[in-house]
Amino acid sequence: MHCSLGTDENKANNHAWYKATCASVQEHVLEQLRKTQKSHYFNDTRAVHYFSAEFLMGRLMSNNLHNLGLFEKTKQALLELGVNLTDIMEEEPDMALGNGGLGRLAACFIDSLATLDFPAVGYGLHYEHGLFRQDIKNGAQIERPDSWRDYGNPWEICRPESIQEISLYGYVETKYKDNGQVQKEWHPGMIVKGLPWDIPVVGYGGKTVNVLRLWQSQASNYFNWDVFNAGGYVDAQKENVQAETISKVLYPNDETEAGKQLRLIQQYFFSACSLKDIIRRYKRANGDDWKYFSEQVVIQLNDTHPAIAIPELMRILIDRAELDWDTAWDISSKTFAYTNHTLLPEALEKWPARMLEKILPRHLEIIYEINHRFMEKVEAIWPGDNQIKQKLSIIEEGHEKMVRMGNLSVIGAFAVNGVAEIHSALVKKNLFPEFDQMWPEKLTNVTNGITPRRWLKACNPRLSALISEKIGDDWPLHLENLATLDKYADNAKFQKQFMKIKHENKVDLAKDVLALTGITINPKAIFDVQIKRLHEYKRQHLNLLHIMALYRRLLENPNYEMQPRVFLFGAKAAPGYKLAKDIIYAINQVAMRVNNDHRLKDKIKVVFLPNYRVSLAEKMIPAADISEQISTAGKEASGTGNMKLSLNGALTVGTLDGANIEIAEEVGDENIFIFGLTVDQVQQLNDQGYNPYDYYYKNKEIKAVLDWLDTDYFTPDKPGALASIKHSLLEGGDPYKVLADFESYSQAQLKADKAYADKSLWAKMAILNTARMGKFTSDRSIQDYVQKIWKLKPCAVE
Ligand code: 26Q
Repeated sequence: MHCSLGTDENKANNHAWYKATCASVQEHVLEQLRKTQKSHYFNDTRAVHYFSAEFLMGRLMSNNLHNLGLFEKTKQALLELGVNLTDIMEEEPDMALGNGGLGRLAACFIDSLATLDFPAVGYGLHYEHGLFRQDIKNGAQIERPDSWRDYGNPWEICRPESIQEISLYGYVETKYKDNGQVQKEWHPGMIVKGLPWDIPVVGYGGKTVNVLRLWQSQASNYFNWDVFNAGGYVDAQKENVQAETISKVLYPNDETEAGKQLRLIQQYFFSACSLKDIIRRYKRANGDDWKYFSEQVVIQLNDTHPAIAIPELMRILIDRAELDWDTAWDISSKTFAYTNHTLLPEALEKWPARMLEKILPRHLEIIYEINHRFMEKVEAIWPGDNQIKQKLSIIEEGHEKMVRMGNLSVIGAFAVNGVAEIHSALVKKNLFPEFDQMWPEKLTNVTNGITPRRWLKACNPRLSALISEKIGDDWPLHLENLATLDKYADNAKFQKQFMKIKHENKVDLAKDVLALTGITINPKAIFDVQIKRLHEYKRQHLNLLHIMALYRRLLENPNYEMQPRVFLFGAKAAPGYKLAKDIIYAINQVAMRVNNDHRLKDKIKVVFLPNYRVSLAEKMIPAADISEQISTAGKEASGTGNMKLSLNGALTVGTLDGANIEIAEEVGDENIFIFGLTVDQVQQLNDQGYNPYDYYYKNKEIKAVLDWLDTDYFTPDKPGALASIKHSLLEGGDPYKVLADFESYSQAQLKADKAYADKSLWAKMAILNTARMGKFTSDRSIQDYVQKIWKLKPCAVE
């Protein structure tokens, strides 16, 4: 506090204490960072480079303290100074540089990589504004900018010595060398600087500290500056603004964002900066010999967002290093691996060829050449089959030519993986069947995971202490050891202890809920939690329709028997996604009515917690009894919130989709509430022609709640304000089969309700959920990647 902040403990507020605590923790972090870098350098290790447009890190203080083994010590030290660690941790803003699952997965993976002593660098964008802050005004979502660095980020280190420059726009000149060979030269129209910020990533145990390197864009002074005379001084600032816009803001659309130029420039900017950084490091060790590049470097593409790195590496190898095409392709295609996170057709990235031509003219040429050579391969396997060629081509012909980044990634990578067994099977069967036929070894599965350090040890200290007391304290590193808890599942004393902790966590959350919303909830009620981005395929509206059905049952029959239940939601909608925003509005309007209807005697409460983010998840997950994982089968690639909730002793109400299937396999069918259509049944229903009206007319409850939406009951001043939901489910064709699954969902909920009434049964089921989540540690995911794809060796750090 004295040396870094220049302030005094008498004057210090919580924020100053937070900053001072960071500064002293950071000393330990940087010591290990230096040792790690030395060790990696001297051992000349192969490393993985995780390219991701998003890293959803959340807060770092608690995590770093736990991973360094300094949490209790720090808590004590601060206590002696009259300061409460929990309070000052609340001062830290979330690093919300991601939308949801994909970004949080990247954060869990770099935690596990450091924990397992694997040489790894995370590469991404240093957004000035992360995912928007969500306010709720009169029930509706309002977006406000997120300014996570307003008071500085004490964890990050600026590295101006490693600035990179990248090119954009301009044209390509074709030259002929003396030996008659063609040489291409890209004359860029703009140069942008990339300034790297390093965030240390502390492994559990505090030995390996890797880095997350995030690029900030800046105007390049010599290029845009010197050419202007004194009179151009003011105009030159405009170019600066354009350059600095690149890393300004995270696109808040997960799953889709149609053809925005700036988004493409963001993708190229961080991919190109990162590649240059990797090549600089490689050359320092190996000089100009490219022979060992793919032995030393593996690059994992987190979805297709950084796929432009493939033609970028080809460009460097061919135009700069002057390698021939085959040599360059051999290196490139042994360097990249690609993870697919979605099957939704609208979410598969495509860029207009015209846009690429303007922004990255040389890259478009290279993509055409990659495609040309690939088409020859296809012709050899399927002679004369133009349909297959059309399907596999990187270029989609149409009134506007498009570049398909998924096809480019599969063709340019040596490994492609899906993120859960079912998802990977569908990637092979439906998305890329011909590619699977061509390269039967290339497509594979790596089931997602979560770090148990953040998602149990740090966020649920009570349960962590109980577990450690029973089975020892090495479970954060060996999560499979939780299985030892199995034998306590029937133990009445342990059940009491386990459920007492759940209750205490619920009491804590109830206080937060009151402070955040003014709503009082009963910690004895079932806490039923659905937390995830708002999407039709995730079906928050199925949950809502069921809540409305319960409401009706209670109004019709005041003696209707059910366990009191609090339905908690957390979800952000993409700002341009109208129906998603309507669903948020509907949840809030239903909440308003239900929570103030005294006839219900508090049997149901509905709470929408604003601004769902990592730090809020850390409070909600330990307090959850029920985990809602209710996507239409075949739509959720994996899910990872499902794993976090189950690990913390919540029981899943879920469909046979994504990782739910593997969770069910682990916990056993008797410890999960599975409902709904399977992937095959959804397919069948589509084939035979799905008609949502069948369900509307057949099921009185469905009809009643849908019609209810179209009254003024929940929107007294605005009749019909919730009708868009009804319309999407009827005239809209109900693309996500909400009505088809309603009855089965309602029955699963009834089963959950009955199970909760039996305290001992519920406790047993909850314990077995925690005990059987070992598979879903991200350490296991990382070991799978290492064995199947990355082929890394751990490198010990002193
Ligand atoms: C694309 C183009 C333009 C702008 C934005 C985007 C964009 C951004 C984010 C597209 C997709 C995303 C994020 C996707 C995502 O989070 N997918 C989730 O990934 C998780 C980790 O594998 C899975 O568990 C989830 O099932 C999957 O939905």
